[in-house]
Amino acid sequence: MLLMKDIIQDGHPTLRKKAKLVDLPLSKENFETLKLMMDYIENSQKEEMVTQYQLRPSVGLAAPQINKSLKMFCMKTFSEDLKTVHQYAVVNPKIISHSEEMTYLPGGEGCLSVDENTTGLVKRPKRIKVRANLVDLSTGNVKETVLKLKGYAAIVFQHEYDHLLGILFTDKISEALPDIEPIHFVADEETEL
Ligand code: UDB
Ligand code: ZN
Repeated sequence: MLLMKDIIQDGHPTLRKKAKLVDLPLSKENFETLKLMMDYIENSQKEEMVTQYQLRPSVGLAAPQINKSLKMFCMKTFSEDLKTVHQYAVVNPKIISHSEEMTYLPGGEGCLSVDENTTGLVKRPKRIKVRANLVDLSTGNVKETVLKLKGYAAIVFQHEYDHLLGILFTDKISEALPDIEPIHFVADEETEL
């Protein structure tokens, strides 16, 4: 399994490289890597595993972060209303269009590859349209798909996509975003968290 020690940190040259296209059909090795990445995310969302292995609770992980300069990543998150799971193993993605309207995470972004005390506000398109090969990690089937994502799922996708371009969120931090509506989690209202 992957642990925090397997995730490279800002300053490592691989994080600044443009990742290479992944060959299709998917090699056994790349398929195994995707499964390890998704396992890391799922483990990091289980309290016992977080305590036992000192994981940072995570919603996405891109191959360059484990020192593999390949255009692939995994993500697993909920929509803001908690109604939809967005779980994808993504290969060779391309953002084909995006909204003019921008948004941001009100608590700021962080990154598994950046010191955990570093966060910052990052402005991103609110909606994106993506073409990608999605991998079914239980069967190995790969399907070219057009995905439309909005809000939080779109932010996570764009953060991981940036890793494939050698971009870190710290490159995009804004001091203040007074004219932009942040992402709004339903749980915020109900629990005043
Ligand atoms: C994360 N986690 O995984 F809303 F249960 C961040 C870290 C850097 C803090 C670990 C995160 O946002 N967790 C989270 C958020 C919730 C609910 C919950 C857990 N990433 C992924 C990353 O670094 N990928 O490269 C950073 C996110 C910031 C914006 C999108 C991805
Ligand atoms: Zn990151």
